[in-house]
This record gives sequence, structure tokens and C-alpha cells, in this order.
Amino acid sequence: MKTGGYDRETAVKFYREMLRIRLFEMKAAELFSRALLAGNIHTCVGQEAVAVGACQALRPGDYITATHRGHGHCLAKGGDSRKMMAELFGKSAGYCRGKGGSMHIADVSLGILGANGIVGAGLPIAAGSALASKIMGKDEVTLAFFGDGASNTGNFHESLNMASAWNLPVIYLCENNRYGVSVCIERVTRVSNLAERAKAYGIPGVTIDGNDVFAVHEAVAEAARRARGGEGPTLIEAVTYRHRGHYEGDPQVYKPKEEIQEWKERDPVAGLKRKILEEGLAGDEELGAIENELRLEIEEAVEFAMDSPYPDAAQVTADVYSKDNEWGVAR
Ligand SMILES: Cc1ncc(C[n+]2csc(CCOP(=O)(O)OP(=O)(O)O)c2C)c(N)n1
Repeated sequence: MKTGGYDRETAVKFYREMLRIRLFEMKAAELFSRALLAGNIHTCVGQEAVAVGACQALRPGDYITATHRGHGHCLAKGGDSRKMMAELFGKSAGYCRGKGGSMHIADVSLGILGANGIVGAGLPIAAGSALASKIMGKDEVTLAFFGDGASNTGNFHESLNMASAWNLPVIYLCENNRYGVSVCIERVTRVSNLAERAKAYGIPGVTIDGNDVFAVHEAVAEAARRARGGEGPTLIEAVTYRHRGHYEGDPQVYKPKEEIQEWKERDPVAGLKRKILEEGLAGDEELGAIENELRLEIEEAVEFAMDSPYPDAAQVTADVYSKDNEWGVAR
């Protein structure tokens, strides 16, 4: 991990954002194990550097599409932890008024075009969003997060082809965490680096260490610069690992124990903390105060969610279709 070129404030800000995601996810996992959350949740523990490095390289007016493992993406793009937690609880104060749950968090005002339970579905949405920016002559970029599994869907290939042919301001960011549910990437894909697939579409493809928030930040900043400069899409493969199961409750019997251990030693949050302390960018006391502050934020989010009412049964068919939005145009 290299902090060269980054100042103290930036390193500490990245740490704070990554730790917020980690604490949110660990709390969500705990609440799920206590049967307080309905439905299913997929945590991104171990992948925090991708969400934070990427979103910190975007502008507030840029857009993202998130995945079924999208809590980190939404928090990193500025999502409100209270509204997110309320949505996980199925409460009316949540982002989807309690009717969407963990996999359907969106806040267009923050550029979050939606987490999505359909694997690969965010890729064409991102291309459409980038096309809208281009048609409207706006200086905006859209970034699609997706997994290694999603890179084997038709949506991936069709989206990259069209985004490339139309030179759209879009960034395709693959979080290669090695598994699609229980299937290891090597069993279903012959190319060793998924970024090689960019060649087929005539766009740049780079493979980076997805546990190094600075490496992710640099790669996305460069891709955003290209996109804004009219140079079209980039495919980035961030190599990372999910520490927990595909869903909460998954015993992960398909993963070698040594592999899990090896990646836990490369924990991106602990690694960044170590780096900050080693380089003297901040001391134990300052980082401890940040952690206490974030723990309080997450506890307050849980209290807010628990205190909120469930949606009214009469609202069950409301909001199924959106008639308009703040721009009065489809996006
Ligand atoms: C189109 C579609 N096919 C299958 C599924 C079932 N499914 C849910 S998550 C998942 C694996 C996705 O793997 P990946 O894209 O690598 O993301 P990760 O879970 O590793 O973050 C599958 C197959 C789905 N939700 N949508």
C-alpha cells in the first residue's frame, strides 16, 4: 500500500469512510443473526477499499450503480446510515419506505442510481446514465460496480460494447472477490485477469490491488479524467476478497481455510490503520476517537430504525412506477 502523494487529511478521511462501512456491515450482520432483519443481506466486509477509493475519486454530481452487495457503495457515495438501516429493518423511514430492503437502496440526489438484486443489471443502467449525461452535454461520469460473477453475464458484454462504440463517460469497476456465490472464478473463466476483456471492446483495462484504497483512487481518478475528457469508458478490475459468506448464514465450505486466513491478514481497514500509524499520519488517540464517533453514528442509526414505524399496509402498491423525477426527464 502506498500513501505517497496523499496528505494526512486524505489518508485519515479514507480510513474514516472505510471504517464506517465496516462498522455498518458488522452491525448489520449482528442484527441479522439476532433475527431482527428480514430478507437477506450480503455484506462487503473485506471490500471497503474499493467502494471508498472509487467514490472519493468521483464528484458529488457523478453517478454510481451498486450491486446486491451494495451497502458500502451507497455509504461511500454519501448514503445516510440512518435511512439505510431503516430500510434494512423494513421501516417506512428507509430509502424505499421499507419496501425494498438491503438490495434496493437508491438516492438519485446523491447520484446513487440504485443497488440491484439482479446480477449485472447495473451495467446497462450505467451506460444509459452516461448516455444521458453525454446527450445533455453534462460534465458527469457514471461508475458501475459489479462482481466477477457479473462479468460473465450478457449485460457486461453488451454494455461494454455499446459504451465503447458510443464513447460514453462510464467507468466499469469489477470487484473481483474470486467467488460468485460458491463458484470460484477459475472454474468458470479462462482469462487470468478479467481486465483483459477490455481488449475485446477496444478500451483500456487495468488490474489493481482492490485492498489498497490509494491504488483504487488513482485508477478511478484516471478513468474519470478520461471519461470527462471525451475519451470513453475504462474497465478496472480491483482484486479483493469478501471475508464473510455470500449471504449471512453461508458457512463458506467452498473456500479453503488458508485462503480466508491469508486474505484476513490483508484486511484493507486494518492495513490502512497500520499504515497511518507507521507513517505517523495520525496517532492511536485520533483514530480511536474516529472509531468511537462512528460507533455512535451506527448505534444511532439502529435506534432510529427500531423506533420508526413499519409502512402502512395501504401503501403496498404505491411507488411501483415512478411518474417523474426532479428533472422531469427519464434517467
Ligand atoms: C441475473 C442473476 N443471476 C443469478 C442471480 C443469483 N445470484 C445472486 S448473487 C450471485 C453471485 C454474484 O457474484 P458476483 O457478481 O461475483 O458478486 P459478489 O456476490 O461476489 O459480490 C448470483 C449468481 C441473480 N441475482 N441475478
